[in-house]
Amino acid sequence: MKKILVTGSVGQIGSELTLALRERYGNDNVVAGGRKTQPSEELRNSGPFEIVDCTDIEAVNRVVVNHRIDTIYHLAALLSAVAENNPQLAWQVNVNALVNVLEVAREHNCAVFTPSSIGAFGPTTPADNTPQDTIQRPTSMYGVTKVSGELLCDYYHEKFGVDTRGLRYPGIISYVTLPGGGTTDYAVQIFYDAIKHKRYTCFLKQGTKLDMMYMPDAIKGAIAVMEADPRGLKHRNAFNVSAMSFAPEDIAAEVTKLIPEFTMDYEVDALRQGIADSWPNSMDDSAAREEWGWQPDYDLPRMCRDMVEKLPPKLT
Ligand code: VAH
Repeated sequence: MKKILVTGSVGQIGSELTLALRERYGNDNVVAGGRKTQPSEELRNSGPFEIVDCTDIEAVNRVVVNHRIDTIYHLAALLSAVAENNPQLAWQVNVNALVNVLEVAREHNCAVFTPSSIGAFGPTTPADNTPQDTIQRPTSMYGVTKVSGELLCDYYHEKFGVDTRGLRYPGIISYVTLPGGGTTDYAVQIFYDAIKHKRYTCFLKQGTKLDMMYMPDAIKGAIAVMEADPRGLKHRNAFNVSAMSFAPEDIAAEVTKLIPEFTMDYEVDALRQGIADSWPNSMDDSAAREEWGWQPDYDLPRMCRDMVEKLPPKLT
């Protein structure tokens, strides 16, 4: 049976992925790793939790050895807008910590999942139907750390045989954790404001089309790519995966179908607009579909219905 460590387990993906992995592999086989934010009751009470700062290689090594870890889902990272406001810290957390995880994985023969992002592309990347293999010259520090992470994970696989795999995630929408400083987080905040206030002021301008995905599909993809037969993988770090591509007015229209009195206006945040403008409009994820059977379940209408149904109880 797998013994898994999830770093960044109290973050947007980590908090839901940890619970999904515990359901699939057994609670005691999935160690939740967090740096300082306290885990939810559900996360703390459903299995082992360890304080682990991934910028400290000894801390990573201690948890891997003590729990006999053989698979690491390394999710600890700063998101794009936070990273742009503190680029030096972003390199420390998003790259130096990844090197620590890869070094410990090399020494203890662990497989490693590391998320990349559409942020790994830049303004010179073909913006529509962005290929799996193409130009990657990101202009945000977040993107620089994501491309560096992809290259490091490929290097550790080619040079040392570490089983590294990853996904280039689009914006991810979920209702379990609050938005955490991402450029795509408008697509999460819109639901909180629509339900509480019946209105939302969007920080990206009309027409800003970006790839997006609902959390259940993000989790399905992270588990499926790590369970895939390695003989079928031509790529590893990292697969383009997407479920939908929309602009702010598109999601606002779907929310209005569910909350008729909802209205949205715009107050553009130059920093996040600049980041979003450097990212693709839509990715080609055919490599993931061909090499390990990627197939999302949620489109925009189905995601909106689920968010409007599931979020209100959390807001009371
Ligand atoms: C962010 N949600 O906005 C993250 C993600 C593609 C965007 O990487 O920074």
